[in-house]
Amino acid sequence: MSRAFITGITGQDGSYLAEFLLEKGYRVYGTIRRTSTFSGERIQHLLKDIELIDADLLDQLSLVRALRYSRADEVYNLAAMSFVGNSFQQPIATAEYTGISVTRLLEAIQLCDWPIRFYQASTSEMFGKVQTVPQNEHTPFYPRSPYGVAKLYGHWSTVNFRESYNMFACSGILFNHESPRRGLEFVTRKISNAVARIKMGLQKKLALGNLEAQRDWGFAGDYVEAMWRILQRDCPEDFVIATGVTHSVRDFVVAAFAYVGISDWQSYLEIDPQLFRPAEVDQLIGDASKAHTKLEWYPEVRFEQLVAMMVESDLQRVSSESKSLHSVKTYSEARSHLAHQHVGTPLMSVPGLELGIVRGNASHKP
Ligand code: NDP
Ligand code: GDR
Repeated sequence: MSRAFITGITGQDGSYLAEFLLEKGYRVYGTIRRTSTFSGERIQHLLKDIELIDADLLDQLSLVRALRYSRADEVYNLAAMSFVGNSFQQPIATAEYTGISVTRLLEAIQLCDWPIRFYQASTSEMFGKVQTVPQNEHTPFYPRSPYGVAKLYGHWSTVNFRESYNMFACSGILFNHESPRRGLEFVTRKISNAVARIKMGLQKKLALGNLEAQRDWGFAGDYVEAMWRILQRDCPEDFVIATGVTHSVRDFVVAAFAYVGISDWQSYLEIDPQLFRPAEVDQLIGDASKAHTKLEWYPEVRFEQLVAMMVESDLQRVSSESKSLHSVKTYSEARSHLAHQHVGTPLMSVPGLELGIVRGNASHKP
């Protein structure tokens, strides 16, 4: 049985990748960092099938220990400070988490005495102020944020370890991919959540920044399959993964409101200058021809389906939260319900989650 090790398993992509690999018959290990509340709501349904190992990207020995425990064949490095907006406020922390930690993990892999295939979560943000349209594996990089700069370091570290030490190390240069599991601070989920709440009468306005930015948005579930395919080849290479179609933030807003039958979306929108970034990536559109040819990978979910999937999911969640709140009577009951149901606030208790180096319910011990 193949073994996979995922950093960032609690994130959007980590949760989809873990599901995908479990279906393929992998034994799945994931790193989790110590926080005062468990941030595992995206993987709660998987806890009996995976093993979680305490490790932090800043603590190299914790990575070495975790790798040795897992004896993984494939390592997917998804953990990062992934929010571009925040990287302008915390450029140094972003450099550590998102950039230098890639080298920490690559060095930890070198200390392992068995062959490991390594996947690095690179990003279209490295293209930034784009030098060609569309962008492919030959497009020169020009990052526009501390996040993009840090990811570029991680990308070149991956290439450098491959070329210096003959490691099977690959970068997937993934364009934006979204889902109902997307963090609430990213623009697509911010919109789908707000539209659902506005439709349910729970929110009056949606505040956004730059509506003209254009992104090549795909579905995260499609993209994790590309990660796996990249590691199944005979030789390590980097790949652009994208849909090849771009839309503006405004397009997403219009489509999301249209899904709930609201046509006068302008009445609900506010433009907040504070949400504009110091430097913007104006337009991204990927050319994934290499992935089509060599990986036989194609995205399945189109933009309109993605918007519908996200708004529908938020409608259902908001509706069930709202119903259960109406059914509770006292202040303390209401607080207790909120604690258990508010998305993004993982205050739930997790059965079977014990403290210690290894957490989770999977029965296997290597
Ligand atoms: P998320 O923000 O949803 O998940 C990030 C993950 O990283 C979380 O599991 C988080 O853990 C973990 N993490 C953050 N800091 C640390 C740390 N110090 N130690 C250990 N773990 C840490 O990101 P996505 O799932 O959307 O993205 C996955 C990767 O792909 C990221 O590297 C991102 O930059 C990259 N990427 C994403 C794209 C996208 O469109 N989604 C496109 C291209 C690249 P915790 O739950 O504890 O916060
Ligand atoms: P991005 O995603 O920066 O592309 O990074 P995000 O959804 O944050 O922004 C997309 C575009 O929308 C504009 N925008 C807003 N963005 C946010 N978050 N909030 C707003 O209110 C808002 N208004 C307008 C932004 O300016 C931007 O142009 C994502 C992350 O997942 C990265 O980790 C990943 O590498 C890239 O996608 C590819």
